[in-house]
Amino acid sequence: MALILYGAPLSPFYRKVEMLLGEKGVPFQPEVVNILPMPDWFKEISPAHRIPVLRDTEVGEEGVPGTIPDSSAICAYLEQKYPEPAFYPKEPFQLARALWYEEYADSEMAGAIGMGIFRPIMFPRFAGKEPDVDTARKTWQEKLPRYFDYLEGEISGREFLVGDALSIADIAVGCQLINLSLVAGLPDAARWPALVAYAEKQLARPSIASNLAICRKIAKEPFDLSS
Ligand SMILES: N[C@@H](CCC(=O)N[C@@H](CS)C(=O)NCC(=O)O)C(=O)O
Repeated sequence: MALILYGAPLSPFYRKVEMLLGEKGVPFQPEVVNILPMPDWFKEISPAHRIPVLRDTEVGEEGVPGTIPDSSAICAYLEQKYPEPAFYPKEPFQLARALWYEEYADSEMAGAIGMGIFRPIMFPRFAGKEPDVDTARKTWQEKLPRYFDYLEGEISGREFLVGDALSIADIAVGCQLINLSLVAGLPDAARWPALVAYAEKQLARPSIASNLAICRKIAKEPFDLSS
């Protein structure tokens, strides 16, 4: 197999690459990298000390040659190497909108959900300690509604964030919503109906089924942070 994807299934960035590969029908070999602590061999191919990293063995089989860090760089590479089906709009304005949503997911959503929900709950769990539910609840109740409001407005009356087909925008945003759902469930459907319907459609995509099955086993039951 030409492609090796280093990382861990619970990472929304790893999932983003896995989902794009699944949607494109490109096989890959997953290689789990434990980031707590990160091994030295991996730090060499990941200068930012982050997962995921892709290796294209047609380019290089060992060390840095053949590797690409960062989910956005990896996805852009995959789109060029395997252009059909396409997940980046061709029309310039739509492309820019799709890249904006990808950036919003990877920085804004990942920051709020990752630091405010995932870390306080999952990191202590991994270490066999009590989760910091108070921090996660505060994030859920005070910080996340602004994100939910924005996305509700963007997706209302639409099936996809950009144009009329799944794009990198939906893959990136969807993968963050999936992490949220795994740890804390989805937002209140009465308040954010379009967003929840959209998230549920992402969760049902076959391209994410095997990732979800693994992640649900690791994450166990989501916490109710709403009250
Ligand atoms: N911009 C990067 C972000 C990747 C990222 O933040 N990955 C997290 C896991 S979800 C990580 O490796 N964190 C390592 C650490 O915090 O030590 C990408 O898109 O790949």
